[in-house]
Amino acid sequence: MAEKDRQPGIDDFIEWFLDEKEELSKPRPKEIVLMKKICMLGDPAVGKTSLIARFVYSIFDDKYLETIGAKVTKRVMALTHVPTNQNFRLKLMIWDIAGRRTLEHVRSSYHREAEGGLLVCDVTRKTTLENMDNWLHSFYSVTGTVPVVFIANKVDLKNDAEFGEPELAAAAKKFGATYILTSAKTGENVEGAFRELGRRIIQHYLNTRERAPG
Ligand SMILES: Nc1nc2c(ncn2[C@@H]2O[C@H](COP(=O)(O)OP(=O)(O)OP(=O)(O)O)[C@@H](O)[C@H]2O)c(=O)[nH]1
Ligand SMILES: [Mg+2]
Repeated sequence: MAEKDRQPGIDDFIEWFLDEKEELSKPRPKEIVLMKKICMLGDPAVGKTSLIARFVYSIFDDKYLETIGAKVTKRVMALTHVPTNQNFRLKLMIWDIAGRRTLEHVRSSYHREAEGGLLVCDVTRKTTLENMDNWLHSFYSVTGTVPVVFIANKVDLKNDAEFGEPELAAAAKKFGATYILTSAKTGENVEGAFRELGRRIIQHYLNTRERAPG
């Protein structure tokens, strides 16, 4: 993540993920509990399912099993907004959506009520980066502008890369989004990608609450 591309305020958080036992523990004092739906978006075989498998279960499989429809996984994040000392518990409902572009109307129904997105492309295929625009436009047409993070996955395959950080940065910049390069295989930056989105969702929550009347 290039520091210069970060938005002010986004670094004002301390955050970590809870294990199953901690999830059942009592909330911290004055903790605001939020449940947010987020969507994994991007072309077939870019690694959406693999990123979730790494993030939630710490596993990786070389075999490709295409996702059919959508599957939902949960993980809980704890955050403290340092300037205000406000605690949050953020339940992320992670929707893993098939990359194959059939049944467009069914797909847009999966986007409904999402409040964040991880847009994933594959560094070994430039077309998957070029298609991020389409993915984001169809997502935003359902959700409106919500926090998103651009992910270029499979950075372990350096020798086969068709693009790198500059191209990813340019794609993200068009939408005012941040970006991160990951590998579901080695685990590099996988948790960081979800952290970044979690921080942005809370920042968005704080911003919209400030603007709300009363
Ligand atoms: N080398 C490498 N391979 C990866 C990485 N992430 C995923 N893969 C492989 O890429 C293939 C596709 O991964 P998936 O996670 O199933 O891709 P997907 O985006 O969920 O695909 P759809 O469900 O069809 O949309 C699998 O063979 C994975 O093992 C990575 O970071 N590095
Ligand atoms: Mg999948």
